Amino acid sequence: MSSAKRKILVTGSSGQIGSELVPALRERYGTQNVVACDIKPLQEGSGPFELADVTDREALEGIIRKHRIGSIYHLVSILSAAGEMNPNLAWSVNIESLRNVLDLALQHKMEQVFWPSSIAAFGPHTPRIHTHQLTVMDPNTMYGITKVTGELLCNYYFVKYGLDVRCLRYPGIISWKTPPGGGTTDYAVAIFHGALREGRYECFVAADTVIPMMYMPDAIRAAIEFTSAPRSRLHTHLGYNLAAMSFSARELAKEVKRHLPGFVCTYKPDARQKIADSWPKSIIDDRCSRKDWGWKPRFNLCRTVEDMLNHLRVVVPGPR
Ligand code: VAH
Repeated sequence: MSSAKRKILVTGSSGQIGSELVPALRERYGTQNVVACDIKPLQEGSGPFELADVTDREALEGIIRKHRIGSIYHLVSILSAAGEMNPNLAWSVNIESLRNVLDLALQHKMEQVFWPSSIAAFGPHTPRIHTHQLTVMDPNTMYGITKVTGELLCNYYFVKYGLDVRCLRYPGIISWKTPPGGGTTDYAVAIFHGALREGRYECFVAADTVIPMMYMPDAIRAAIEFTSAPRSRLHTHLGYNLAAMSFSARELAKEVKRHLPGFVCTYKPDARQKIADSWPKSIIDDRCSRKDWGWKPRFNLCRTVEDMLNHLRVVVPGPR
């Protein structure tokens, strides 16, 4: 992804993916060659950081010039549940910032742009089992609409201008380092904190709700392997389907209980249930990712729960 002389910019660097992608990129390309950027001040870590709102094109261009940026991982996004609380803000943050990145990447002849799409780009009429790469996409959340729109924009900048923009349709991502914010899949992270802190968790989706998921180490490796793949290997610049595992809230709770026998999970669906019910159920068909750039997940539910608890036991206080 990074040419020797120009640097990588990661926007949304303090978010759930960004806070783990920045260290991974710095390990691969060198700390000084990866510039982190977020609207929130940096919590920890060294390396170049810029405090900026990337919906402000001038501010973004100033960072690109100052650091001689040659490629961008654009992670800024308002997620599904938060987006339904403020659809206008979700549109402006998710789409205006992407337009800025694409236009400036073109203007500054950048090597590549990476942008995470999501299974939220699928909607209620999308086949929910083994969802294909090319299929009906009629999301009914503003977040999902920004993801479909974003994919179409990325493909447009490739087809019309030859810009190497690459998108992955991530499932829900589970991680322990940085809490997610405003997502419908946040229960799959919060359940671990509830189990360790209080021995119980009230889940905001029904027990039989099934959503495709991925553990963060797989998500980070996918971004790096995908952006390192030769451009000639890729047959689309719309989003590539990406899969790892798929399980119900009840199955997740049962796996947590295997490690914490006293854990009790209850279920009280809220407005996020409707969003979850509009997304694919089984893992989506990611044959294109496997064929075009060699994708292969490493974490299943059992390994994910074990690793999450091993890490969170150290940081989350509470009865065991
Ligand atoms: C959300 N975590 O819940 C995100 C994700 C598939 C869902 O894109 O909005």
